[in-house]
Amino acid sequence: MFGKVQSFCFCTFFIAFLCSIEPPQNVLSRYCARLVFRTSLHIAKNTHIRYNQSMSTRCFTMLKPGVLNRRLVGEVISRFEKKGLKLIALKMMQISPELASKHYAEHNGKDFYNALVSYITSAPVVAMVWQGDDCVQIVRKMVGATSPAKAEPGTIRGDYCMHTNHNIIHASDSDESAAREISLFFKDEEIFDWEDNAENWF
Ligand code: FUP
Repeated sequence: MFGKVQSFCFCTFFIAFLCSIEPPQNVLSRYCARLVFRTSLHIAKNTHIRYNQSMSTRCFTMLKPGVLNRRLVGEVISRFEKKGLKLIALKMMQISPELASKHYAEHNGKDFYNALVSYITSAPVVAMVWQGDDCVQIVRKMVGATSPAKAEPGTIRGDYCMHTNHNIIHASDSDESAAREISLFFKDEEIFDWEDNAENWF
């Protein structure tokens, strides 16, 4: 059913419609009718039902070398797009050992570190920035657990990989990591926060 705002908009549109059929005779009435019409139009546009109440945030994702080899780039991007996330940056790049060591600094010294850096620098990757409400939580959920054996079917890691050290995709695990990783991989001018006319539907 109509809420208060929708009812108000409907009534003002109706008044405006009547005024257009039978235009008010004096200047003041005409001015008022126009004002009512414009205000209702403005309210209708800006109170368009918004389903989400969360904050729009960003998440850095990186498709690791295996995804390019297996022609899965489009598949993974398609999943995020269909979910409703907004792609605001994308590039294919070769990661240098320096960038890899910065990106994975928290793992330096762990037994899998050298293999991880060697894998990630072995061929080009596809780096992306996604934006949307609760973006990091949504992307992480879609990516699945770090270990493909534990990742649920239906998640990217659950569906497309077998081993933790080749788990095909990286995704920031917090808003803070996202900010750090985005600034490591992208310059400001490589990020496009384009106007999204469909965002209210996601
Ligand atoms: P995630 O945030 O899910 O990518 O997981 P981590 O930051 O813990 O791990 C980063 C990467 O290190 C993983 F993508 C794969 C690799 N890794 C291993 O190879 N072995 C491990 O035991 C843990 C992680």
